[in-house]
Amino acid sequence: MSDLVQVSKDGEIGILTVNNPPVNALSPGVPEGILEGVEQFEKDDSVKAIVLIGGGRTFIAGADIREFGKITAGGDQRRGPGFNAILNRVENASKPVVAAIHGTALGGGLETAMACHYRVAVPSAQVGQPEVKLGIIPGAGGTQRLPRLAGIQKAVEMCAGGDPISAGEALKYGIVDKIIEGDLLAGAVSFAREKAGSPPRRTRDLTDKLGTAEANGPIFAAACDATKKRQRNLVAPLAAIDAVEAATQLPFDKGIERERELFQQCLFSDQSKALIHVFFGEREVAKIPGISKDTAQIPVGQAAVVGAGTMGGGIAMVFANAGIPVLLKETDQAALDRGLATIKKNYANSVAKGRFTQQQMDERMARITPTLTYDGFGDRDMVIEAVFEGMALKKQIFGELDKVMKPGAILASNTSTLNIDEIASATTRPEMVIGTHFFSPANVMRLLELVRGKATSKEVIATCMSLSKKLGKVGVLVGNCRGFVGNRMFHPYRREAQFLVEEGASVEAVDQALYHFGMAMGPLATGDLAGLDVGWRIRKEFGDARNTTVRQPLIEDRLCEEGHYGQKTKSGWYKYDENRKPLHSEDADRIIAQARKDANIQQRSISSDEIVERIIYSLVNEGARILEEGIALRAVDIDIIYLNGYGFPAYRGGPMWYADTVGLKKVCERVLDFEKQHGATWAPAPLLKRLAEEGKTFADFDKQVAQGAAAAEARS
Ligand code: 3H9
Repeated sequence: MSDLVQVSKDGEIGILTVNNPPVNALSPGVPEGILEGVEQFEKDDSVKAIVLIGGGRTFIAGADIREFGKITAGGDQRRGPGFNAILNRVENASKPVVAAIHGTALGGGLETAMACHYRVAVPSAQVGQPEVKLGIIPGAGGTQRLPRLAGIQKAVEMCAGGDPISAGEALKYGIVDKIIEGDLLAGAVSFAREKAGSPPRRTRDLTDKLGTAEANGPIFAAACDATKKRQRNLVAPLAAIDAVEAATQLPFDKGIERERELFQQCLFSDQSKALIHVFFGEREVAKIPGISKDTAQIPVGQAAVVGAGTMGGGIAMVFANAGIPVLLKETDQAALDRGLATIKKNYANSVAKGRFTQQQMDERMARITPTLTYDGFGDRDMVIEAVFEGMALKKQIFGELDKVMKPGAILASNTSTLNIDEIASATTRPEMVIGTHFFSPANVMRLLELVRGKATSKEVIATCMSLSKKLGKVGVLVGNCRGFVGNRMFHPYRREAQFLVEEGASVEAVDQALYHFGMAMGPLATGDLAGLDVGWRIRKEFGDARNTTVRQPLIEDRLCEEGHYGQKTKSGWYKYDENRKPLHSEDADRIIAQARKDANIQQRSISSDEIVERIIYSLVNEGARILEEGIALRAVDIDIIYLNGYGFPAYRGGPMWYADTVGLKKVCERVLDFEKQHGATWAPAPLLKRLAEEGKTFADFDKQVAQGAAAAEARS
């Protein structure tokens, strides 16, 4: 018997315990072990029913995603009877099999549970078919068994949406038969005793929830419409709806065949490869060379935020949401009141939308203590400064914090562009200083760039990495340079969008091309949303690089000079109606035409392909520089930043992964073309050039980094 599934008995109940840490994924040997155990208990006359349970922290979290790359179009050749056949065999067992669920039963895990005859779960358990988040659909009967248990509406929602549901909801929909309070195994064994001797109830035989064609038609149509809006350009959710529809039209085995066909189409798609890259990427970014589980961490039980503006208020909400009490400081009462009123309004909106209850809102508000002084800061484990983006002010505040914060407290700055080492120089403890760059709105956006200064200690980094997870964020460690990773790359991205308009593309054509590529929003509309005046003021303050020979965008400064700051003034690249709907702007037309004339730029017709190449490859080229300079640890770190902070479509895997899929040789050739046409800003990054010449990818670069880190660890 495989070690991955252990066999034991409690009287006349056979127990199979899956033991494949950390999440009991269905790696080779696990399904086979389950089958072997079921067959062994079938032969054992003393056994009357069987319980299948997960060892460790969870039931089965699904197929082993790392194995997907080994599946070929001909099927999963390595695996004897195949997973579907194994589940059929479990379902056909002569003795009742009860799945006992704690933690999560996801994907193939839920499919395994549904092939059992009954399911019991602890109240905290969750079940789901999250495959669409990996660009695939359930491939082991999920789309056929779930509608038989839960009905069409719920099955479509779960298979096409991918979000898990609680054990309580699963009970309501018939996915789970009983909630077990207290010890799960004892409860499951006693439930199995009740079923012992009765004929197994096979999910495949249940048909009363499959509905009628008349009732189901509108459900499928509405699901397709909603999917096209909410999961724009994604293939798998529509395939999942097709597969559930097959359950209503075909006998069970034929439905399984149809599901398999659709599963394979999705699995071999670029979207699935990209989304699987993202799944592992989100976990990879947590791995920092030189920092391990043993690195000491600083307990953050209480925090403080300086500045109650949009960012500071949002950050205070993030801490309050995670159950961490936070002091929120402003310099004058009016600003503090405004900040608190915004927080209250945001929370009230969430209550109105049903995201949480009034009581939860009250609890969260109670965790935020407004203040005009540093009183109480001395007890706090961490402070985040979120004031106006100016070095002098930041240094002044860090000098003050250095005096009031206790030894060992983390001093963080929410700066989005400034030099963290210079900020740290205002303190006597630069090792405790780190950049925590939240994205706006801070309580919504998942990205948290953690900026490592020269002196930042490993303990501070390790603490902030795990704190990110606690705060519901994806923390990505970056190095110190102007704009760090995200904003540094965003600069050429938005610059190219403006150049394209100067050269003849319309504002709408630029934004539409990027929207169709999959970006949440076009780059010019994004500028209007963020406020064109922000960059304008910084350029005026710092002089930027206006006097160099490098081409600089012309239009945004002129828009700002005339007061067109974007959405906040209802006019920028677009003009906006009272509902903030963007409309074509004649003012922008006039300014654009004048800028073209002044710079003597001949207008030309520009294809949407060129628009996408110019804008996306500008990201890739800067990303390659950032990588080579070590500002980002890996290409995948850049991808995760762009997916979570800048609206890059997850199904394209991030800018660096996308470049790999295009081919770095082709990307580099286009960059060289652009250099010829547009000058020095397009000089190819040396790393891009080298990888292209060697026929390699950014993923190869990451592999080398991982090997180097492993070798360094082995030496230490
Ligand atoms: C599927 O089932 C298809 C079927 O229809 C069958 C078709 C034939 N495989 O997230 P964590 C690793 S598709 C391989 O940090 P948590 C993960 O990479 C699958 N590895 O823990 C990490 O490794 P490392 C459907 C996996 O407690 C470690 O486990 N299922 C898998 O925060 C810990 O993970 C899903 O999509 C896997 N399936 O969250 C569920 N899952 O330490 C995917 C995890 O080296 N998993 N790992 O970085 C999850 O959503 C979360 O991992 C879970 C635990 C909620 C379970």
